[in-house]
Amino acid sequence: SDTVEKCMRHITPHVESTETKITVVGIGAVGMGAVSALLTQEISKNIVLLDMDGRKVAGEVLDLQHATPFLSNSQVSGGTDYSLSRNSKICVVTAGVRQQEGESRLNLVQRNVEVFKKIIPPLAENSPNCILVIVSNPCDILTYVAWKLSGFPQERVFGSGCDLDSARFRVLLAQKFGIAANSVHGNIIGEHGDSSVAVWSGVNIAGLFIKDIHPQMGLDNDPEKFIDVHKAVVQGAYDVIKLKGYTSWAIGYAIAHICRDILDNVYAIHMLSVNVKGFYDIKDDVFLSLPTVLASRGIHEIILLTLSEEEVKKIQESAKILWDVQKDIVF
Ligand code: 6V0
Repeated sequence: SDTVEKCMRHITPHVESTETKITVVGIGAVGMGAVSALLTQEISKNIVLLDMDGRKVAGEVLDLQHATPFLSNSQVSGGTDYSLSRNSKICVVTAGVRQQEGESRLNLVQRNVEVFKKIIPPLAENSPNCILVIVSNPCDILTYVAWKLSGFPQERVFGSGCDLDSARFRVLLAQKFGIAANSVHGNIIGEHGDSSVAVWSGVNIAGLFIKDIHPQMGLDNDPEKFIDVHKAVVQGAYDVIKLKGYTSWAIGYAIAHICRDILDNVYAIHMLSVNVKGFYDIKDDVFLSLPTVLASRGIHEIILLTLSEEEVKKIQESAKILWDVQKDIVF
């Protein structure tokens, strides 16, 4: 406008900041939980919200733009047009049909494959070098679907997988021991879902392995019933959905944590859903969670966990369950 012209003389053109640009597709409970965590923790200076629901996404963008002064001037934009996502460093996919009360994650598959066909190709086209983080359920299978549809190398397509399950595991163990959750080390691997595996052999506090003190931990005949902790992890999502209708905060923070460690290139370990073909004698292209080292180019390394025979068997069973579903997917 005239007044603006009178106030200032342009010296350089406006350029978009893409160093920390993150696109979140699907701005439901999970997507907005992630966006909120990304903004308040100042992980991204440039967030794009995409959704098929144009009105809702416009409303969310406007509302967040009104918060800009409180959020260190991070830019928020969005809409239904995938060109807005151009040159994103990370694209997080949380779009999809939500798990209904009591519905297993695997039931959601084909419905969400159809959704992914509309999402992944335009994301890959607009940000050919981005890292795709898949959150929509069933997370492991949809990560495989996204890997196929994107044509990206496997280090740049992974699922948030058991990062959330492992957080729940640590929280519940921490409550049992009365210490801080991030002082308990313990991982859930395998399927993000009903067949996940608790790695009891690795549970430790300050390097004190609980299994050495209490060898029955995790077994059915354990009088202290540690196995109930894993049951509660698996049940966790169902419980929250039953109570409030959806899950949002824990998964939102988990997504933000993954994004931060990618952008900061800190080689941190996360339980992410990665292609496990060749691990533990698995012969199919299935994605399951293993401890991975995450860096700016995506998955840097996969940790070769020493697992018990029983744990390996469970991982192989998860792989079989997933492959049985995956082989019938219609692309
Ligand atoms: P929601 O609140 O229904 O939001 C889904 C959003 O996706 C809506 O805004 C839709 O408009 C949008 N959407 C649907 N189809 C498309 C499309 N084709 N293009 C663009 N946007 C679309 O669901 P909620 O946010 O609760 O859950 C999202 C997904 O995350 C579900 O699949 C959940 O099961 C999954 N979760 C995964 C978790 C994990 O740990 N991996 C944890 C929690 C939920």
